[in-house]
Amino acid sequence: MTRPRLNSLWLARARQAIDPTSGLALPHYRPDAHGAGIVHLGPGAFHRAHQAVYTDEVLARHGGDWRTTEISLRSTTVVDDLTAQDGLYTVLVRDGQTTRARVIGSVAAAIAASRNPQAAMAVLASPQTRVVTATVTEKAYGIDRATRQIQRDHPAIAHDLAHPDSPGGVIGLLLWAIRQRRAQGVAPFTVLCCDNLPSNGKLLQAGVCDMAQRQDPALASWISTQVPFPCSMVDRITPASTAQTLADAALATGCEDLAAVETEPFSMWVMEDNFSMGRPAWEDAGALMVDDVAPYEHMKLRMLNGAHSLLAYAGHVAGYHYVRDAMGDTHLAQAADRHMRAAAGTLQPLAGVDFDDYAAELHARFANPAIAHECWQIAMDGTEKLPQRILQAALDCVAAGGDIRPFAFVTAAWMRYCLGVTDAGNQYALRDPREAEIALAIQGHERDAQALCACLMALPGLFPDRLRESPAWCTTVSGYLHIMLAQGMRAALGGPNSPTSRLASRSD
Ligand code: CS2
Repeated sequence: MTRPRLNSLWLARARQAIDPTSGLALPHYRPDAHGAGIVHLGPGAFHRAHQAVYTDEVLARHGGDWRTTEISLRSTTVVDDLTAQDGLYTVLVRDGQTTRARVIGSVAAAIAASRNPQAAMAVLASPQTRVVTATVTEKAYGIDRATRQIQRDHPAIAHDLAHPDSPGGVIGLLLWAIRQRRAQGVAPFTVLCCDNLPSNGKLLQAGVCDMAQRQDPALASWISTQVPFPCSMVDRITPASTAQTLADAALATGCEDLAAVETEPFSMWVMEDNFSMGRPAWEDAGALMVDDVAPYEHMKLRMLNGAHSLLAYAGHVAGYHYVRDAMGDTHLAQAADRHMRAAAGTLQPLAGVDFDDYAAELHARFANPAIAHECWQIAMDGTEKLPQRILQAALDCVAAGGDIRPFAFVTAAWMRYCLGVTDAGNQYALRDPREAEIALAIQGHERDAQALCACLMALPGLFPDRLRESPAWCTTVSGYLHIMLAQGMRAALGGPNSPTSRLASRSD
């Protein structure tokens, strides 16, 4: 059966026709009565299930010209889907028992920068644009975490350095727009990075300033004082949409919706309240405005994302498809709990937050039977994710003389995952920006835990020296890796004769 496409005509009719008790929520405002004030870079599933929902809520409560113009840097599909639907799409919230459907109206338009760079640049330069948000994944920025400088060999950075007036990457586009606005006397927008990076706002600001420095040092120092880059922490588990997502969305609205997303009930957004041209009252939609995001960021990156990476690497190698399946394995679930406890041990206390309660909540979220989140999706881009999720926490743990085993275990699981084949012999693609370098490094060492550990630990810039130089760390990681290689992931994970309990327990 061909269904009509979800769009504004449908919405106008649905307002009259839909039974308010049907469970389908529609925007409590007329989307086209509101202009756009936000540009978002990277309209993937996460953004559609998170920031766009908060903004939708604010529009319903307070109105205002705060809809979002989406800019996709690479993909054109999401842009075509959103455009065909006048920006409307459905969010399915699955709690394990029920699925609630809600149509979101906060997206005003969508632009594919790769196809229409002028339109992307024009909307960024427009005085109407007051906030630019971004969820482009860790690897898309092209910033070296250690030096906080741009990576000149990153494809988008290299392109934008060579063509500053026709940029295509995040940093190049932001810099071009900031420069343009300054030259035209338009106030600078606020840049709100929403990726899972450490001190994400500060890091992005450092990257933009570094590129500016190479072109116009005066502009660089102006940016460092005049353009706000608040840090933020974002949280909502949002798997990639599947055919089931689209089928369920179609059932809820009666329309075809190729931009539908599915997510969990939990949602959290914490940000520093530093905006140059105003912002939507996101706090009225549940966001937390704080002076310093760092404690929230550390908690989320180390506990949620750290345990997620453990479940992804160990789970995928052991043969589990989804995180919820991995959580169904007692040993893996225990390993995740143990990891969260260890990660909590590296955190400063956070007023109003009990880390045990947070861990218990995370356990339930990971196990949500209605969320089909692939281990393989989370396992992607390990070299981009390990530092802030695992290695920084491990470093703090070593410094405090704590139990390094949980951090060593997940590091070994990542190393095992780098071999590209599960315990059952199924091959998979690594999907890491450094995968070629990894493949070259591990060649010939696939069966030798110590050598494998040494060559991966030697990847430039990945492991902090303090860890590489710690004999206890190296021995513990390679000890786990040895069991993973010799007996398989399940053996390493535990059981009555768990080899893990026999390994060194203290750091040096
Ligand atoms: C996940 C995150 O894919 C991943 O690496 O760990 O996307 C995670 O689901 C979100 O950060 C949850 O807020």
